[in-house]
Formats: sequence, C-alpha cells, structure tokens
Amino acid sequence: MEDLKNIKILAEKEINSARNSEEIKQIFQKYLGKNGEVTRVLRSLKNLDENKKRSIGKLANQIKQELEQKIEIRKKEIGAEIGKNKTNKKIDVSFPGHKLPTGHLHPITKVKREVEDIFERLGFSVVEGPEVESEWYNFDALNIPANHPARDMWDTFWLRQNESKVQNSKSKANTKSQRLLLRTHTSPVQIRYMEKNNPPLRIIAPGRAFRYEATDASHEINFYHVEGLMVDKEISAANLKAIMEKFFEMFFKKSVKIRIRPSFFPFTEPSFEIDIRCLVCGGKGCSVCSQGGWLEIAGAGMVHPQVFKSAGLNPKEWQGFAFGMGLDRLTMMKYKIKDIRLLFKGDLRFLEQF
Ligand code: FA5
Repeated sequence: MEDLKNIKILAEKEINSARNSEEIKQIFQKYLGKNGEVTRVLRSLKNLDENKKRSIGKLANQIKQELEQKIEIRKKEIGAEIGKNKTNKKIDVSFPGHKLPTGHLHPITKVKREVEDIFERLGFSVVEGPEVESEWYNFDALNIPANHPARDMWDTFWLRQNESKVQNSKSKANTKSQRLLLRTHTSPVQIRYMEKNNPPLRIIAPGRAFRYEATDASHEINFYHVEGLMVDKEISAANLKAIMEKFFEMFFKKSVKIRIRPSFFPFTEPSFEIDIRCLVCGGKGCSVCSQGGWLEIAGAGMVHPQVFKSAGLNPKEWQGFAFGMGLDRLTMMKYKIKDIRLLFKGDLRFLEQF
C-alpha cells in the first residue's frame, strides 16, 4: 500500500513538471504502460490473498484512474501553452523586428553626384563612355600617336586580343586602332560626344580611369576622373578659369585658392595644371600635397585643333576648353582624407564615417 502511495506522489510530481507531449508520453509509459509501475501492481494482484487483492486492487485502480485524468489535464495544459505561444508570435505586432543592416553611398559616389549637380546647374550635360576603350579614342584621336613620349604618362593595362586580327596605330596610316585597353582618363568621351553632337556644347564625363603606376597617398591604379568640355564660337581660357573658380566655390562652399600653372597635354594648346590650396593641412604641407601646400586637382587647356579634326569638326570654326579632374582627390580635400588608398580598401571602420 505504502509503495503504491509513493508511486502516486512521484508520478504526480513528474506529470506537473512535464513540459511537452513527449515527456507526458514517457510518464504514461513509466507508470501506466504495458510494463508501467501501476500496471505491474495490478498484474501481481492474482498472487495475493482475497483481502489484500481487494484493498490493494481498489487503491491501484483508483491511482490508475487519477493518474490517467491528471495526464489528460496536463496534456491539454501543454497544448494550450504551445498554442498560446504560437498566437503571441502572430499577433504581437509591437515585438521589435530584426534590424536589416543598411548601407550608404560611398564617399566617391556622393562627391560624383554633387559634382554632376553643380555642373548641371552651370549648364553642362552629364555623359558617359566605356571603361574598356580603344587605342584610337584613348590616344590617337587625342593627338597622342604611337611612340609619342606622352604615352609614358598614361601607361595602362592592355587587353589580350588576337593581335593578327586587330588593327593597331602602327599598322597603317589613317586606320583607327581597335586595340583595347583600360582607359587612362575620361578624355576619350570628348571625341565620342563631338562625333555625334554638333557644338555649341557643354558636357562633363565622370567615370573610372586606370593607370599602371606606383601607388602612394595621392595616386591609385584605379581612380575616378571627371572630364569637362565646352565648345562654342568664342571660348577662351578666361571662361575656363571662371568655370573652375565657380565650381570650387560651390563644391567646397567657401572660396578656395586655386593656382593655374603652364603644362603640357597633347590634346590641348595651351595647357595648364590646376592646383588648389591643400585643405587637409591648410597649405602647411602634408603627405597628401607632398609637403608643397598645393594639390594638383586637374589638367586643362584649350582644345587642340587636331582633336577637333579627329572628331570631324572644323578647328577654324570652333574653340573650346577642356579639363580633367581627379574625383578621388576632390573627395580627399572635402573630407580631409589623408590617403587615397583608404577609399578603395572597403574597410567599414573607415567607410562608416561618411
Ligand atoms: C589627364 O588625365 C588629362 N586627361 C586631363 C586633361 C583633360 C587635360 C582635358 C587637359 C584637357 P592628368 O594625368 O594630370 O591629366 O590627370 C588629371 C587629374 O587626375 C590629376 O590632376 C589628378 O587629380 C588625377 N589623377 C591623375 N593620376 C591619378 C592617380 N594615379 N590617382 C588618383 N588621381 C589621379
């Protein structure tokens, strides 16, 4: 009798602390299953005398019924708890959701869009050209024939092609070389645009440029250029200076000192280099401006007559200026970034600051 009572106490304890239907099933087996503890007591009744059979049998059957009822009740409770959890998940609209990581624009993209916006306000259209360019558009049409020493300034990556089938600029006079390379500037867009559009015109051509050169704080092998071109009947270097000054003022939102130096580009005559007072060090000298206090930001000049001819325009009829600016360097000046290479590393600790 005592054993039966202990079995009952233990079984009830276990039923109450069962957390799922699997545990309930195991408890049922343990006490009321084929070899369960209560079942074994009931099966052993036949070996007992009449008196004990009656009293123990009565108690064992009573315990069996009570445990069955308790198991049923607990089963329902567990079902209700699971249901309740499920319902909660469905209707708790205030439960905080998973935050999706969101990115933002790269500083160069931001600067590119800002530059486009400013030039559009100054009456320029934004046009694009291919990053993989032909030798003709990148060099020859810009008055840089094969073997011209100026090609050394724009050493680049050439694409492997079947050489025997591709015309190159050394092969025949008057043929447009189709050899492919990664463009070294966006200046070829000048030619592409003038071939299809008659002046007067004002365009900028932003995009990626590539060069085979050693990297340092202000040089990368892969960087961004924005080419500018303005062609009309009477355009002079004064227009170039005015546009550049206005642009820097609008871009930096303050007046910025610029310096125009004589230079050489085969596609402009005369040619200039445009520097701005280094905004990283305020002109004192730092690694970005090579300690000089000025940073070269653009090459520029008056469009060379040969370039007009390459594009099918009469140089006696039209005049124009062109410039090619480094977008990365503008970004560095704007955000006071000390090394151009940071812009291409993809390091989130750096990028998340913008
Ligand atoms: C040119 O590429 C000429 N096409 C620019 C031009 C256009 C001149 C039209 C006249 C008329 P240059 O190689 O100097 O020029 O490059 C122009 C600008 O690009 C530089 O002033 C500088 O801001 C940027 N730049 C040049 N090389 C790199 C480099 N390796 N990494 C980052 N920026 C560069």
